[in-house]
Amino acid sequence: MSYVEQVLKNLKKTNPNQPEFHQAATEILTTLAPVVDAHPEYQKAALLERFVEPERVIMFRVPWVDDKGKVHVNKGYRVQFNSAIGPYKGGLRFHPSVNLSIIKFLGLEQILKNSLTGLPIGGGKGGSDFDPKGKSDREIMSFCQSFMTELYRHIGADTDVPAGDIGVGGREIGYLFGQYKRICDEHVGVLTGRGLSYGGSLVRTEATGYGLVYITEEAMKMRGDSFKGKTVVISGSGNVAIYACQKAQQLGAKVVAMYDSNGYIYDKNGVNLDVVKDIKEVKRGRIKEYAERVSGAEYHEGCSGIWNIPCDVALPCATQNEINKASAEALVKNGVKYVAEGANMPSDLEAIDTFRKAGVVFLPAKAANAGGVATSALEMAQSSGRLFWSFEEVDAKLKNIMVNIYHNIDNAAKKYGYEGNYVMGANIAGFVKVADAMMAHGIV
Ligand code: NDP
Ligand code: 2IT
Repeated sequence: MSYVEQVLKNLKKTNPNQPEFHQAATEILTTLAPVVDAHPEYQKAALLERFVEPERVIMFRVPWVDDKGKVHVNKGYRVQFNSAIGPYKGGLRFHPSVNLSIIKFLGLEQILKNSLTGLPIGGGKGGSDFDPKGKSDREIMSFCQSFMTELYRHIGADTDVPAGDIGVGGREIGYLFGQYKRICDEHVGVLTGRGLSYGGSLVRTEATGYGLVYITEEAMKMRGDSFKGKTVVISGSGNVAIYACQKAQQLGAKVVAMYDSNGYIYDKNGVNLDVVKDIKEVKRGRIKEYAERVSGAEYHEGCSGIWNIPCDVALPCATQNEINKASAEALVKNGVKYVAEGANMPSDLEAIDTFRKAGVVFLPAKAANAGGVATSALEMAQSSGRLFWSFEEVDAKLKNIMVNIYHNIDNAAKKYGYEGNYVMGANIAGFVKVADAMMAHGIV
């Protein structure tokens, strides 16, 4: 059995019932064989065993009181996975599906993603099984304050810097920051995605979606192609989906479909993003309302049907495993040319294989959605320097980072003999820097 196989086998044995973590680890480790084979010193130093074991896992109780006076208890998590190249960095997810397996898969991915940005940030992730849907602002505040009342002791501007993810946006970051500041009496860059009036960075809101489109645009450019005139399907209608849609439209694409967890809209005339933003960002409503407001648009219950819509570009921007083999086959049959992952691990292992065999240009999450965390690191830099950069300045840096990531993963894939395989390229390019730092630090 190879070193990689041994580590994977042991990981599955010692972390039972964590299917998402197994999935992410399998995808990553199986692509690292060429690097690991070239560095026998890694096995001697048990580098992979240490790489897949979080430095620290924090789990805690989050009690809060709803508007009727009822007491609820949720689970809180922060997985501080790897600090070899910088302080732990990664989002917080509030969604009823959250469990340790999901937070660990996200944390593991985050290590390599953050490495790919080229900026000094380690990997971490956290969250809660709290469901923000249908809660009042006061209930959200109460939950966030309780969550931070435990989390504050584990984080810090040079230790661990959380941000948003599913269910955690500007409103939640505001409440979390307010409570941190109140407890610690420190106005520091301990969270990113902050509001512009209290230390946030321009472009952070747009960054993940914009970055996704920038890296896809670069992949297109290298093939003499562009977004102009392309038909695009985007899943989700949250932060990442909305700003991916905005940038794709700015570059001349037609976005014809989006969804939320109840169902999808199909608008053959091209999605009117102002309506989507009003429903999702202002009213916190359901995407179904779009079809009631825009004539010619259709609404369909259920999500997976979205992948049957013919498109040139698919941008999954909702959640893990939203594209399975059948959905991938439908996309391929209808002629999809580019799939770029805005969400984390939206394509399952069979779907990735389907895209690869069909020759689809596939940009995996840890490269394609790195623009969000990269801009978080730019927010950290501005906080440390007590600076405030213009929109144009941050946007230009973001674009530059995404273009660099594309060429970095493209070159890594070529170097190891897997040209065009960006899953290999992203995992290898991200891993090499982390492995280097871990080796330099000795057995820690
Ligand atoms: P939001 O909470 O803003 O939006 C999430 C969207 O995905 C909503 O439309 C939501 O629908 C939908 N969704 C969530 N869970 C499911 C599900 N189980 N089935 C179907 N639809 C679902 O989150 P973000 O846009 O921030 O995050 C989206 C993805 O992008 C996640 O995978 C996240 O990890 C990833 N990501 C986010 C970054 C960021 O900066 N925010 C950075 C990098 C990656 P509904 O409203 O019905 O729940
Ligand atoms: O998955 C991700 O990269 C994020 N949710 C963003 C993390 C961050 O720290 O900005």
